[in-house]
Amino acid sequence: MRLRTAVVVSTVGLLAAAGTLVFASNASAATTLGASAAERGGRYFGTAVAASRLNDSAYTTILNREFNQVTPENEMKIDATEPQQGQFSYGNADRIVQYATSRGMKVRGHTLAWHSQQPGWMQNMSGSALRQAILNHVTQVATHFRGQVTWWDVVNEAYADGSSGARRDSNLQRTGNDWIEAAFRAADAADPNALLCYNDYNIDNWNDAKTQAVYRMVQDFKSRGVPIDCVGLQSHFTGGSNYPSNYRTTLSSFAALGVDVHITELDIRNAPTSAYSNVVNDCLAVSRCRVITVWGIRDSDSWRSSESPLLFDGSGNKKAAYNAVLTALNNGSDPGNPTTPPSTGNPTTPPPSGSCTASVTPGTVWGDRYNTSVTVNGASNWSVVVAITSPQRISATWSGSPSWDSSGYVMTMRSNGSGNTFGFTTMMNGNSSARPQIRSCTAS
Ligand code: G2I
Repeated sequence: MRLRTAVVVSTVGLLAAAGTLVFASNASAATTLGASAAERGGRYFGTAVAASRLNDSAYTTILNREFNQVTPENEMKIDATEPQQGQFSYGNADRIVQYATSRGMKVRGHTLAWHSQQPGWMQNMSGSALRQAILNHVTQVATHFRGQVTWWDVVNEAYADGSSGARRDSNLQRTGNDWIEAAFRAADAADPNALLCYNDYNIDNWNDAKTQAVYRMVQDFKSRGVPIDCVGLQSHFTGGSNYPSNYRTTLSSFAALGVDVHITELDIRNAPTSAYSNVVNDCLAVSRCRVITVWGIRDSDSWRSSESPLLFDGSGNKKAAYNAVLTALNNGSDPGNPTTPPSTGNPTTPPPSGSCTASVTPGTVWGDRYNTSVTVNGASNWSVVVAITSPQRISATWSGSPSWDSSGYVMTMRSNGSGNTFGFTTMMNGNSSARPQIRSCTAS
């Protein structure tokens, strides 16, 4: 990192001496969580989002700036999406999906099957009627969001706490021990390209019976061809468990089974900087740790707001934990392995579109505008989402096919056969300091 900084500085010096101005922003020091995660091998840094807050501009300012992935906090749960049997309700979930995808953010669906937050009609069901109802639910919801949801939490929290290593007792569990794999198969049939995850809490400590039990389930699924692609560790620390020193072992052990690992609901009581940066460092050390999602933006948005567990305070200010996370992300050296598409776990399903990386090279700066070029690695057919900051505007592009979201500040650039580098000119419009951010790079 030091070496790279030195190279940038000396390049600027040389070019300045030759009469050309180049802005000295160092591409290795991203200034937002999502941009930095994207630079670490195409990872994602996301947040839970509540539809009710999308008209709070203090909230959306942070959301738009910092994150490249969202998880609807409550809007895709069973009680929200199927409040009456056979009557589906997608309004709030669709709002979040539309909000996110139009800005180039990826969506994690949460959650198709869960013992909790069931609508009244489902709570009262059992046996084969419940089995049929939950599989229909999985099929309908995954079909509705097909192509819009990158990862699904297919099954949430199916294991018991404590030392038993047993399944959690629930109406779903009582339909038969195979209910989890039946749900994964139904989701795979409905949306073959979505990455299908098992998600749980208290599976962070490698020595815990619950962690071991989930590990054995994933191992069994992989050995029998049950379509599972990822494991989500909720990681609600000190909401029952502390950050464990063997967390990295847990992440790498799951990854060694051939699944991606995601940190899906991260929050830590009182937001200690050390635990937050340890979590980031552990994820970056495991190339299949692809996503870190915090469970809310500001402390006031948190399900446990009295514990101030998040990265922004109630006024939207960055906390010390934010700086620790960004620094850990920026210092991470592991670029991951973006050229290997994630496994679908299902040999009959073609691999989903994978990730690539996109790196920014600052170009010439004039008084009113500047050029940027972007080089893509890991794919020949790609699309790269670039966000600029208002009131700046992109006025010209080259070597790609651009399209724009409704705001005009987010450009999706697709390869057009002219190579792996594209470029664009941005008008400053009075803001001479902001620079474009890479939101995502997708291979297709
Ligand atoms: O409980 C924390 C999380 C554990 N893992 C699964 C997650 O889905 C879960 O999220 C929380 C949400 O953060 C809460 O917002 O899940 C809770 C229960 O589904 C959510 O709480 C619900 C309340 O129970 C409702 O009374 C309330 O109307 O939030 C709703 C919206 O504020």
